[in-house]
Amino acid sequence: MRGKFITFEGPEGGGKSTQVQTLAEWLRKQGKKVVVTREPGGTRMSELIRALVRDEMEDPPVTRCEVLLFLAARAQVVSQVIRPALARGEWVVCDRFADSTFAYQGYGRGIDVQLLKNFNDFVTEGLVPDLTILLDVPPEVSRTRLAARQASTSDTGDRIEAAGEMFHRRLREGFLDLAKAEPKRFTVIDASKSIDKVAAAVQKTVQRILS
Ligand code: T5A
Repeated sequence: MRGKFITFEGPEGGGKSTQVQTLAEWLRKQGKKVVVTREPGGTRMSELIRALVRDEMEDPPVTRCEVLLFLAARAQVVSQVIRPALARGEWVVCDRFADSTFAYQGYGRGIDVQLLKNFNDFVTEGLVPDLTILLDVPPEVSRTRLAARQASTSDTGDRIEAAGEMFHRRLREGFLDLAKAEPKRFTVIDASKSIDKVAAAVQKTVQRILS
């Protein structure tokens, strides 16, 4: 039987990476085999692309180039990691997926969202998550969390995080619009609550597709 595919989405600092790990541990305790991956990333080539798109280089990629880089990274991870794991009956928990392209490059950068959906269908060959958890946080909360992390670690942020206030507002609205358009696939969780409260809400949601 095919495994289930769960994606986490939302603005930066919403707690996706934290919740991906917590959910994977919880699913393993329920007896599931779980593969954790992320986007961009998850394969050698996709991790190289991740480094490229996040780099604060002097001549950053133009938007069309940025779109194609994210899509190229996705083509690799879908065919080398996600589809094979699902075919083995394992669960896949992915930190960001196609909705990030629609929100960041569509709502954020202004590329036509339908065009992005068509490109995305090409690279994923129609793969759609069984469940998408949108960790929704206002930009002020994201900013505070990322600033705290930067102050306490060697993390210095990245090129996309550094985009302006309006970009981040459009992005959040974009994610909420996407969720509204597909209420069966998406669950929106208020991620400004504590890590434990968010984890409990995530588990409650995932319980629905546990079998
Ligand atoms: N991108 C990606 C595109 O533009 N298009 C695409 O198609 C794709 C796939 C990827 C970048 O690429 C862009 C989006 C991104 O800009 P990334 O590092 O994968 O970059 O993504 P980020 O969202 O930037 O990752 P972050 O690590 O910044 O955010 P997370 O994963 O949402 O948050 P997390 O778990 O790392 O937590 C951040 C901090 O907050 C704390 C954590 O301890 C940590 O310090 N925290 C909380 N604090 C209080 N309460 C809570 N509930 C907390 N949850 C976490």
